[in-house]
Amino acid sequence: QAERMQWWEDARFGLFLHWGLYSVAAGVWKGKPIQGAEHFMLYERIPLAQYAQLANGFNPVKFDATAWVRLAKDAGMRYLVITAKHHEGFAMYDSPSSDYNVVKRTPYGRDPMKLLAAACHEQGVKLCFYYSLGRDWQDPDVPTDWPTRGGRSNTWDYPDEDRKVFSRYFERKVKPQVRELLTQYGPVGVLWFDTPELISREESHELLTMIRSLQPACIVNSRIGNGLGDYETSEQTLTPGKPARPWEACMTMSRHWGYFRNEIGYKSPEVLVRDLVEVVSRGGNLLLDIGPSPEGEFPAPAVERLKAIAGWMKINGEA
Ligand code: FUL
Repeated sequence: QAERMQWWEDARFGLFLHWGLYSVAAGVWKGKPIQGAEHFMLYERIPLAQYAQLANGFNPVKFDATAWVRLAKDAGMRYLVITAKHHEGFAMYDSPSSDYNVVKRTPYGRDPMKLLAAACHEQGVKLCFYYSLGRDWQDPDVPTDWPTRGGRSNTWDYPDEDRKVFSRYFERKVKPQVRELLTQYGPVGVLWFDTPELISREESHELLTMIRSLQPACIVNSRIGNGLGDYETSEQTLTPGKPARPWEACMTMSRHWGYFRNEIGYKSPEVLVRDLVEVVSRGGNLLLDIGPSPEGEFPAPAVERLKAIAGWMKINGEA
């Protein structure tokens, strides 16, 4: 067992945050309810030029990184994983390699990850980044995963799947951005990759080697692809996929990963605590998700639940 896994094994509980342009839409597009939440660009086939306009509505003036981290920490969470780039392809941080990013495109004009990194380091909560690897609806060189061609990639802006070359996207966007995430924010606890899809064995290896050389202590989840990574990711289930490895269950607190204006399906604090205990009793970590609003706040029901969990932790958690 690698030494870098020690803090993660001890941590048991982390906060997942989905924050992006889809948070601005929050389930509604042009006044109509949309399908797919953070996947709606794909579900509704929204042209990139139109989708990109959502950036004009991203202005998290109420964002208080210290308060976010405090809420997580009080609930017993020892790490925080936030979407640096989801499938939409928009960088939620200052990305010199792609101007499709929060600093360049939004009225906010600042790098929220800088503030979050400072708050995390200050309060001793590990800062971790989610990065969508094999899905990116902004880049023209991401073909869909075979054999469901046309299923998951951007075929409305870029219809010619045969001309898409994954390695071009990998060189142009993935490698520079992962390097940025590992050099701009101090120590990163986990690089949490999603949807490896078409990444080749060589590319997964290359990426891992790069990560190890930049930050040897950084942990990587299994979605870097091709059987690599330090631990297994289970999604929306309380059981491990492959019990032999360290594992983490990621789960939503409501019915969506990202902010959803008309959310109705929050789990009760009792269910959330039971989920945590169940996962931990099976040797796993729980990564519990919240979708902050485009104004920069956790939804009130999420705050309520974090506080209820904090209350439980006070009585039952270890000091
Ligand atoms: C999935 C994604 O497609 C969801 O949007 C979410 O990010 C979840 C954690 O992983 O694969």
